[in-house]
Parts: sequence; structure tokens; C-alpha cells
Amino acid sequence: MSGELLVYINGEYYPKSRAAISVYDHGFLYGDGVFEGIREYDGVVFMLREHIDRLYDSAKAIMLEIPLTKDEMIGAVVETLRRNGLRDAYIRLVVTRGVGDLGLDPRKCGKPNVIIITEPALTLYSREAKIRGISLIISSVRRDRVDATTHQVKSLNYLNSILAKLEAINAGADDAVMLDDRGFVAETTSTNIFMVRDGVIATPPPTTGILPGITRAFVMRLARKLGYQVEEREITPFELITADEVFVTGTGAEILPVTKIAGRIIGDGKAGKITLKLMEEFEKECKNPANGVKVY
Ligand code: PXG
Repeated sequence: MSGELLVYINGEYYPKSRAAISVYDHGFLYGDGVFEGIREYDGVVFMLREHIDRLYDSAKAIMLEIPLTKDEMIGAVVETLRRNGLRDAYIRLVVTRGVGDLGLDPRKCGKPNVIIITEPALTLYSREAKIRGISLIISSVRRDRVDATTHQVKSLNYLNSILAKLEAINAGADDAVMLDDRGFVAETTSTNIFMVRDGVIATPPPTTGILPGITRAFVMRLARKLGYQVEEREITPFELITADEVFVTGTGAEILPVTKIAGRIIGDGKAGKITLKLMEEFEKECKNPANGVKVY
């Protein structure tokens, strides 16, 4: 293996420095495409089938026909990881509308471009930082409606989230809670959100325009298995800031405690008991071959 990581583009493998797509690709010109962020833990791609299902659902929603079967796509992900010798990786799967002209008519585009990038997994947060928790603002940018550019489609258009992220950065916070158009809690810019009140775990429903997170679904299942009551229900900003515990979930973030929201300290200002229990169980389960596809 050479020094450079290889990137899969339409069935070929290119060294990272030469992995490129045309500036006429509508993924670049219009954000016209879909993607997935996936993790491999100790040689097992966590929830790969679920990520592939979601990718194909997103593609269906934007009438983009992926030129590979789901099994071929899984094979391509596994092969890319093998060629790069990666056991703990972050995987970015991107399917764009393809090369077209400068008008936005998707019928002018040729074949979709399929790209698989794999990188060694970064440790985003140390153990201490994880326990200390993150701070959130409540963004003035509302989550796009379910009948608009909803985050239910994991599309290449993330401006809705990026505007909220910029607001968080400018306020010195780690991230932002985004509300739906009615004012109910939806999610953060790139994670789903949960709260704990009186021992009951709650998270907003898909009607708030959230991305139905794979980590979210896994954590809901895990929590129920551990005997906790888990509700999917509308949450007001008031309920969130007065909750006993708040945490977020996502492929990159895994499970992260939230200890401050809009200047209010959550619970006693550090990771709560139920959050810590879920983090501990998640750390074990994400490596379990039963929860993913084995690469080696
Ligand atoms: N909501 C939104 C808007 C997201 O983009 C999640 C929730 C969490 O979903 P999963 O399936 O990952 O549990 C996402 C995730 C990353 C990363 O590195 C994640 C996303 C986008 C970019 C990077 O974790 N989306």
C-alpha cells in the first residue's frame, strides 16, 4: 500500500490527492445529491445496512437513481476500507446528480457520481471533554419544514444547519438547538437530541423535520433494552432547558452530554446518570459484529 489513502470514484480507486470531480457536477453547483457519514469500529462497519437503506431512501426522495445495487454498494464500502487497511474509520459516501450544464435541469446530467471516502477515525472529544459535556445555543434559524428542504433527506444541501452552526460559533457555544417552524425542539445542526425528565427519556418525532438518525434509533433501542421508558414526542424549549439530563447522538458525536443550553445549566452541570450509562453501553455495542457488517 502506498502512503496515500485511496478514494473510490465510480468503481475506480484514486489516491486522495488526485481524487476529483468536475466543477460541472450538480452536487457542487446546486447541492444536488445525497450522502451518508458512517463509522467502522474495530473492523465492523456499524449499522452499515441501515445507512445504505437511508441513502437509497434519500436518493428516491430526490429522484436520483443510484447505479449500484445495495449489495454492490456495501461491497464497495468494504473493499475501500480493505484497500486502505482501515479498522477504525470514518466513511463518507456521496452520490451526486452528476455532470450537467449550468442550468439546474437534472435531466441534463449524465450518470450520478458515486464517491466513497474513508479516513482513520478521529477522536473528536477526549473522555474528560465528553463527561464535561457541550454547550448549545437555541438558534434563530428554524429547521426547514417537512414539506420543504427537510433534513429527512440527507442531501448535500446543509445550509440550514450551517447557518445555525455559524450562529453557535459566533456565540462561543459548541453547537445549536434548532426548532421547527412551530417552535418545538427538532435537533442540533448535525445530531439528534434527547432529554431525560423524571427518569423518562424523550426525543422529538420526525414530524419536526429532523434527520431520522441511525444513532438515534440505536440508542432508543438500547435504552429500552436497559429497561428505560423512551418516548418520541414534541418537546418545548422550556422542557429542554429544565430537563434533568440532555444528550445528543450522531455518527461522529456518538453520545455526548449537553450541560448548558442558552446560558442555562442543565441538571447539575455534568453528564447525568442515565446519559453515562448509555455512553458506557454504546461503547461496548458499537463493536459488536451483530450490529454491523464485518470488514475483516
Ligand atoms: N441530524 C442531522 C441533521 C445530521 O446531519 C444526525 C442528525 C445524526 O444522524 P446519525 O445517522 O449520524 O446518527 C445527522 C448526521 C458526523 C456527521 O460526522 C454527521 C452528519 C453530517 C455530517 C457529519 O457525525 N449527519
